[in-house]
Amino acid sequence: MTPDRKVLLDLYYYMRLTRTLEERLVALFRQSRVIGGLYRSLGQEGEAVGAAYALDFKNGDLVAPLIRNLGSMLVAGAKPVEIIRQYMGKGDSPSRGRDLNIHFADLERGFIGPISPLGDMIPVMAGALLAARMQNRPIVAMAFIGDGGASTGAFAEGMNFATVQKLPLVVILENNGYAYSTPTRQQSALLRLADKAIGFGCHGETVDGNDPVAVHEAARRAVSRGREGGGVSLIEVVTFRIKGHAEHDNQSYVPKEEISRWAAKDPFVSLMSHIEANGRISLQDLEELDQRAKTEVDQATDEAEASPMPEGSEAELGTFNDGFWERAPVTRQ
Ligand SMILES: Cc1ncc(C[n+]2csc(CCOP(=O)(O)OP(=O)(O)O)c2C)c(N)n1
Repeated sequence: MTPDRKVLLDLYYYMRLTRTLEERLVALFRQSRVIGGLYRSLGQEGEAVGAAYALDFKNGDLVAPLIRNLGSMLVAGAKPVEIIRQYMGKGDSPSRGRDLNIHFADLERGFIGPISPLGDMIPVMAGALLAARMQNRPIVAMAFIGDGGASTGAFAEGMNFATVQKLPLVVILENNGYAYSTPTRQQSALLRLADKAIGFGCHGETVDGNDPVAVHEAARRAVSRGREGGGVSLIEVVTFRIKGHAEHDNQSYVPKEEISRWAAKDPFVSLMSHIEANGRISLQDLEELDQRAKTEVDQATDEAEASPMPEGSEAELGTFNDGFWERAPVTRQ
């Protein structure tokens, strides 16, 4: 089934915005204006955008992105200027220069910032859903996990707990070929990582991660399943990390031929075939979206460059819960 015009245009726009924004960040990184590492989603923009687009952020749904899921945060409403300020460590960035890249959260808009320990966002999202259930808030949550992250104990504990509790959790398992430099065959004995779902007793399926429409439709079904009481869904998206783990990783462990084979399967190629099948979108419509994304990223870059660096005197603000030190400590007698 071909999705309707608005869905296709939105998927195209958010994928273009992700790619344009990350290309700009690469330019800033090469000029040493990005602080710390730069983590790209080249080739994976379609799965992050397609999956997150299935959530209803206006009604409180939540997403827990990983470092490679900038697209899901843009769908949730994060602004390019926030992302650039954050990557540049500016004083008015969302974390006010205390953390970098996309490590920030906004519960109002529906994203919970990624943290470095792999796998931990699965129990965190299970906890968020349990809390929502206890507060009678009928929301669905989505968490992204890599093939490497899915080998951790935290992943297994979180999946088991969420499944037993029948929590409406959608897990997008990105099988992108490598966990840093470890190939998937050394990461798991399973041919299909979706088969991990059998061990937990939840729904599992595998989709082409470079087809944004296929990912969106699988995610939409999983979101409905969760809302209707069907519990956890594990969706394996088969894709590829076209770039290294981060900009400083030259990917010497990946055969060149493997990269070019996957580069030809770019998610825009697949999206264009759906757009052509729909027949109600012109090249001019797409060019307007390209231009809109470029203008937004240009303006965001100017604003972020004009932003101040953090003041040293503010380094400790917001580090501890306000008032923490005012209460007398409880000590043993
Ligand atoms: C618990 C834990 N172990 C190890 C690391 C170090 N580490 C950071 S990223 C990474 C590889 C992640 O692989 P994957 O989840 O497949 O994501 P990819 O970068 O391939 O997209 C590792 C081992 C970590 N952050 N947390």
